[in-house]
Amino acid sequence: MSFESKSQDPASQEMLQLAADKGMETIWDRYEAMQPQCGFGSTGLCCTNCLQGPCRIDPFGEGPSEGICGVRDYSVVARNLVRTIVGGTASHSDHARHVAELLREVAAGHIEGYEVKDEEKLMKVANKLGLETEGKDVNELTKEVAEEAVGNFIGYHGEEMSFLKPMVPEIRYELFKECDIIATGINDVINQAIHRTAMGMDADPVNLIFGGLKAALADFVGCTIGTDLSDIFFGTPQVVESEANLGVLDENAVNLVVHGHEPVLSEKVIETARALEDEAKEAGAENGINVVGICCTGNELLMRQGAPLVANYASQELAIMTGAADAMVVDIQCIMPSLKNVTDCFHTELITTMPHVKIPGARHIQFSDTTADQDAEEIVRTAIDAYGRRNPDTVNIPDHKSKLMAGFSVEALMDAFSKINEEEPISVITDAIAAGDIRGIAVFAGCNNVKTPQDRNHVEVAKELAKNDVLCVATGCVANAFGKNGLLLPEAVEKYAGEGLKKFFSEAADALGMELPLILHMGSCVDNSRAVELGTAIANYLGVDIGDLPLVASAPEAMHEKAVSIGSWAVSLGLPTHVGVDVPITGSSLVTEVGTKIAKDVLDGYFIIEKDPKVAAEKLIAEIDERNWLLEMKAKAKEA
Ligand code: NFS
Repeated sequence: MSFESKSQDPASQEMLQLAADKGMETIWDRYEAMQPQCGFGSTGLCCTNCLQGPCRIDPFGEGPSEGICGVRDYSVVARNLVRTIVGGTASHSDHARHVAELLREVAAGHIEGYEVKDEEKLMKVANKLGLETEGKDVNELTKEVAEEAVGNFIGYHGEEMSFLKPMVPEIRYELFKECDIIATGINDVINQAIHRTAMGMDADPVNLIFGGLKAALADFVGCTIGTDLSDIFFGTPQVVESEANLGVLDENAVNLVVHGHEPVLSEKVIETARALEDEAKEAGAENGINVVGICCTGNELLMRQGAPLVANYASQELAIMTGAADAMVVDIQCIMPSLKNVTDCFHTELITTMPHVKIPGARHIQFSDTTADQDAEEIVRTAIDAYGRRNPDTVNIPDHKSKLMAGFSVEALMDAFSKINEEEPISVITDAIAAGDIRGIAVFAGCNNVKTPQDRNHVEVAKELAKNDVLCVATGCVANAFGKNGLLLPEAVEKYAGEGLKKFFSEAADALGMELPLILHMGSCVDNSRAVELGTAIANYLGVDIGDLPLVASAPEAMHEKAVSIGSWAVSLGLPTHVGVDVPITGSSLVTEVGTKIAKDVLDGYFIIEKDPKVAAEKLIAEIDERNWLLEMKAKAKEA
């Protein structure tokens, strides 16, 4: 049987064969069983927001054209979209709030076991927020930064969120103001958006969409806080080397898989695993403990600790089917409940850790900030115990893994580029753009979506863009896909880059004494804030708006509500944003027009919904070229 229609990844294909042979069910089987999927839901035309429903509006005009309350198609679609964006905002922000509150408690001396590892980043964030730093010690500053971050949730200043303004060029911030899309606080906007989409509330689709953008910008703030504060706690990423794919599992080690998004948990787990290596060896695991990651927790640990990536979203079940995962420790987000069914067939311990994420039948080890060290010890020892129950006959680790480079925080990049231009490291990029070596920059974000073969769209869009001299940066599960495909390596430059991009990389390598990979891995999904920091630095250096830059975004396999949220703030920031799967807005031509066309007139950014990866790349390149031309014209007009 060929599994190419399910996954482009050879390791996944191998495991899918095994699953088929053994009659084990995967996400792909459940997707097939779900066909045909509901047309009303797929187009955004199903309203379940009151108990008179569900109401379905007939897009062909043969059935009802209004819901029971009289709501029209455009309001239903817009309301559903806003709720999707808010789901993303709540997810990223709840994650960020945990880190912010922990930072505050640590600074207050209420919690031990965590400390500020990166004082330089603390100072950078304090300066960014305009806090007075003179004469203050680390603890005082930590307190202030943490208070400021927590304040962005509750809007306690009664002002705009302080983490937003310094992240974008002034002119963009003014545009946000004009459009009235700056919330007073993250919690405020979640509250308001759920309210405005309730029965009998906002029915104006344009007003609703702007309400959604307000929530999306709050999501961006949540992402920024998540990144900044995690860096302060655990260190700003520096360039690291590691590996990706199922082949990183080690037959002779306790394989402890961390899955989810919280570095607060996974950093403790890896620290404890390193401390308990000897216990694992005593239990017979020659190579000790092998901590590997799935989804964004994997990216967080890769960036800061060099831990290998074992799987991205779609292959999380397959990691267990190798029979070599002794424990899978999950925290928040992107965790399939089906993991329990798979672990039932193996010795693998599925451990949930968060009070608001439990799975029936899974072992729950509550992870609390106040008892983090003990909790992590219990988790690691549970994995070591499980290793003793591993059945060697059921171990099938696919022989597929690829080396990779990661850790490209803006700080790491600027450190490197300062060897070329100490005063203005950002000019290394802007000069290459001006010379035409770099035609534009693409930010890749997002997931796997079972509606498209795993990783295929990611890889095809990226290869096409690289061939056309577009510099690519990536976060989240798409970065993992690139890792598996060898695109996070310098060798990929020779293979896939166009002539201009090759020139840029080879000149950089000569000057830096270090080769850079074709695609720069910037971290987890909250770390899309790093890409914005880079974009804003470029825009400010050139004295233009971020929406003027030849900068685009692409989420070829978007799946989660978080991806919709990120896409929406990318559009608000002025980026043409490609989505490679259908988005449930097509039930309203008005909402579709606003999102895919009219948004460009107002915000410069807009959605490009395109399933064909080649065509998607062409559209992104056309947009990049248009922007380059406009920039050139503006520069000429300035000279004249
Ligand atoms: Ni992003 Fe990360 Fe992956 Fe998608 Fe899920 S892990 S926060 S949502 S599936 S990229």
